[in-house]
Amino acid sequence: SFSTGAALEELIIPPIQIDHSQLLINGQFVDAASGKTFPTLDPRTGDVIAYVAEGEGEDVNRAVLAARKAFDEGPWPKMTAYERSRIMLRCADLLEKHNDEVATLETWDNGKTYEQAANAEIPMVVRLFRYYAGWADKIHGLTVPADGPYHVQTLHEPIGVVGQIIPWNFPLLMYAWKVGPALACGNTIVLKTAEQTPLSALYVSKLFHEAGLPPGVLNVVSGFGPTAGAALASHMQVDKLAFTGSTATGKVVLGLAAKSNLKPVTLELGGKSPFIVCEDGDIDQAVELAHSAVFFNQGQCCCAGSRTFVHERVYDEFVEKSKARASKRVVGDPFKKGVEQGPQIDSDQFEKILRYIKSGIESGAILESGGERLGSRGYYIKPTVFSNVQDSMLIATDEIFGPVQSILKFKDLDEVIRRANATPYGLASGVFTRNLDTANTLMRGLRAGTVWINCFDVFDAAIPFGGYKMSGQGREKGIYSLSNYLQVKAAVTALKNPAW
Ligand code: TXE
Repeated sequence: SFSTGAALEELIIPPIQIDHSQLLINGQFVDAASGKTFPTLDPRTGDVIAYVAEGEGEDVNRAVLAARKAFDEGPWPKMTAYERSRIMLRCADLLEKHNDEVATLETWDNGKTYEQAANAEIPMVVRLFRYYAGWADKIHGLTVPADGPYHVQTLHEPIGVVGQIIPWNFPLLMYAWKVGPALACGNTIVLKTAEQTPLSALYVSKLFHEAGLPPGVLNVVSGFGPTAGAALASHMQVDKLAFTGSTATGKVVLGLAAKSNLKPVTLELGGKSPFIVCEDGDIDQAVELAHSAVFFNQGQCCCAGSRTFVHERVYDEFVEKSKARASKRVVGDPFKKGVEQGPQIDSDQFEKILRYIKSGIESGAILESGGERLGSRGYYIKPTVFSNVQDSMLIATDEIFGPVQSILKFKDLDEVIRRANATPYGLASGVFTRNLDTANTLMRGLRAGTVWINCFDVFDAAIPFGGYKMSGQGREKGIYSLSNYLQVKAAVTALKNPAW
């Protein structure tokens, strides 16, 4: 039984004003050059929250020139690393103080539960800024023992102006994964938010200026992909591009980067991650973990464990219990306490998910639970479980990006490794077993950027994240993200007295 009616009728209007809806360029809030705005919607109702300045090519150009000046003339890249670190720590402190307002904006604009935003995501953003503030003064080169009468050292320098394009599923977390390491390394930034969720990045970037970030270091342009996004990816004065989004758009931005100035690109793209339940573990725990692996964040996770492979010996019990768990999932107004699942982001995603559900039914999978929208207002979908899913069905091959679990049966490890890997994606994977040999075999056999063993969705700032195959290029978070935002200069000095 889904929680319906009441939650959807008594909508809570957050007690917060939208103060920042313009573009943030050179430390100032400004209108778009065209004067255009676009609405950002409340996914609970489809109502307009605010009209936001719509940046396009001219605005991106203005933002890039501001970032260029802030990079070329300083002070940011020329400041001592310790001072940069201190400013980043002050940003983290100020964000922590405003945790609840920011979480409110995030829930309002995105539809994720307030409890998740306030208790998990915004604190993770704070932690990530502190983590990268810690790196700022620990980035340094090497002394290299080259052959010949030379003193050789490497300098690890910032790349310059960084363009960053982010999606809507974790608006502020994706912002942090990109902005944190880029700032720590001394770069300046033009960030384009997703058109569905422009609000939190503007609010937080304003806070960061109050914390002492110099003007021009972090510019935020709201707008659409083919206009603002494409202008950023093609700009000749952008030195590096980082993108998170769909694999299709990833290919587009990589092409734009190649056609313009060959700026290096990191990509974090789609996935169809397997979650493998072996026969030896506690079945109730397995059900719970597999459930949250796919339903977390309304199923809108690039790493969602959206193919649940279950060993044949425990398959029937697992399906029964997963169906029961999904039916109990509390869906409703994301501002309400105890709600586990809010609405999908927008009508496009909502329709796309319903089409996949229909295709699952038509292709012969067994619909165990859900399968339709919830209520008649907003973008709510009932948690949906399919059993008897075959590898070739669209619900087993495509990224649905919604609350849809596809359960597949397997017999042995070699088979499940082969099937789990038979996808163009390779972002993440999950394994549930108590057997060390089984865990090790799967951990080494799965071709994915992350293997979570007896856990899922662990996103600490220090843990690298990224994709094999068409799930992406490069790694974010941890020490690995620093290399995305640095370049190496070899400095070779002839020695007058080689003996010393
Ligand atoms: O993604 P896009 P959309 C997947 C998920 C979802 C599907 C479509 O399956 O259903 O993608 O979502 C910007 N030049 N993911 O349409 O288009 C766009 O404005 C430059 C997976 O939202 O990839 C936004 O800021 N930029 C995913 C960003 O790209 C362009 C997260 C992402 O939008 C552009 C989101 C262009 N031509 C969706 N076109 C993940 N990996 O987490 C669009 N953009």
